[in-house]
Amino acid sequence: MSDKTPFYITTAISYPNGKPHIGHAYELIATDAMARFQRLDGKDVFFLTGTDEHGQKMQQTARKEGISPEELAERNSSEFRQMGKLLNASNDDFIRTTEPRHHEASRAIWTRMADNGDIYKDSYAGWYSVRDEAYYAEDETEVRPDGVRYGPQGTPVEWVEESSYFFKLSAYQDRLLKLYEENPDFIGPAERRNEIISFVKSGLRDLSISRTTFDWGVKVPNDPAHVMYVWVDALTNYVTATGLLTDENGPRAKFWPADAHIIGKDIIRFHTVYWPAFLMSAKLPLPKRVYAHGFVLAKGGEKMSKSLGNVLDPFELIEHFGLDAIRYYLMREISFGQDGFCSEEAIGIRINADLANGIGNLASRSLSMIVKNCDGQIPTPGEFNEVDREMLASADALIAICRDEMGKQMIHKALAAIIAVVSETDRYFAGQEPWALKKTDPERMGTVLYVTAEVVRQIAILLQPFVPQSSGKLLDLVAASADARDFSALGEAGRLKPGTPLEAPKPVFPRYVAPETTA
Ligand code: ME8
Repeated sequence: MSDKTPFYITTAISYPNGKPHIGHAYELIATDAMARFQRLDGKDVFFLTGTDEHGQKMQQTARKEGISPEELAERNSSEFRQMGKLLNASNDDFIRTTEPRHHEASRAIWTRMADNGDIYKDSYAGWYSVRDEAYYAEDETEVRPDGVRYGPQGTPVEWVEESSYFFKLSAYQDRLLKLYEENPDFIGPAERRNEIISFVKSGLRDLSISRTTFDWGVKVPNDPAHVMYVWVDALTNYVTATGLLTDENGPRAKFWPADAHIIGKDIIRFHTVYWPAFLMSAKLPLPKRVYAHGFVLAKGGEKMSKSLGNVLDPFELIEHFGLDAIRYYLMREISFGQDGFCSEEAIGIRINADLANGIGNLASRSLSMIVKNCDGQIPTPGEFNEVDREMLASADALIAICRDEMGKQMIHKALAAIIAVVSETDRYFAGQEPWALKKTDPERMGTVLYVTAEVVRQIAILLQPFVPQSSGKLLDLVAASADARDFSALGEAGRLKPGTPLEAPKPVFPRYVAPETTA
């Protein structure tokens, strides 16, 4: 058994009713950065992603395409898996809700809720959005000039009347409000928390949790005419993967409750109202935090849509810019929790400024000077002066800052702090003029180069969660051994060893030059 602290993090599971888009890539990259960060920080991490394959939306899309929902799920789920590989996502498992383990766990959670007296049979009559897979109260919908009735997320709703099981959500209103009050970190960011608190305060109605007008879902225990409402089974995926409901003593049971569910802002209600209520009813511990990121929007702030022709395809973007450039851009440019834009121009500007001209240039200038002027070895530094000590102290202080920011999902702030130290090092390097010291004071030159290379080493270690491949190459350049790349090698503990041979640095972050546009 590992004596490391367990850390369980998940993305939402995506509907495989189409191919993955940049929003899916964004969520996976961000969650991957958080998972990698915790692994490097010594935690025993379980990182889960997957596909949400049941429900009416899947069934309808399949029908339109003239295939079965199984086929649709199979085809697109494999696209999601492939995207994960392409993104270098380090997930430990990929769950599909059509798997037997998940059907079993969904029935188990249903049974626990029923045993607790929270499920009753009745009939549902009301509005439903297939696109959102959500029920809406009439006052949440509006008829627009086109004569169509829309729900609060701008998707069309249809009238549904059918026999249905209900979950006694109304009985959980006070317990949920108490949960939010006693655990201010349960929902982030703050604006989402406020939104949910006022939603719950406005009153909760019991929730229809089964459907009878189609059959693509998990069958309700002892009543096979009903399939579970897709969100009941979808949310359960997070527990399924730990095995807790089916094998209490299994190797992954220790990971529940999850440390963080990372999701988009459109599905916060499911995760912070329904999900904790289901878990309370099933007498299971609650996740520690649900954090909702914003939407990635195309240039000009439009929502991406196929009809507008502005869909940013993650596969194409990576082909064009390279993986780490895209990972970096999305994590650095968009405040995690807010909406943000993605355009080719903005990506080019950002990656050139921070990566090619920033850390890439700093590493190549300082390390090539070492190779040329210090016998190809890390120089032995002389005594550090005040400026050197300040420079090293700034690098050494980064881990505490990053730990704090990453603990709050402030990914962009962690990156900004790292890049601020790159800029500081640039100023240090320019101010110390090691090239001039070559003739006047070679020992001092060695000290300046040592300090700079040591900061580069630490920056490279800290950049690993965000740009794993490129930072690995940077660590190769400073000859960091494989066992000295996690966060325990930061600061004094892992200082560069004088005399370590270095090879001439190869460029790690190429400058992006926009292709000539052909008229
Ligand atoms: O909601 N920018 O699946 P999904 C950023 N199956 N994030 C975006 C986005 C965008 N443009 N578009 C979507 C579902 N997302 C359910 C989840 S979890 C138990 C079930 C995010 O494929 C979205 O907010 O519609 C969600 O977190 C994820 O992508 C999957 O969306």
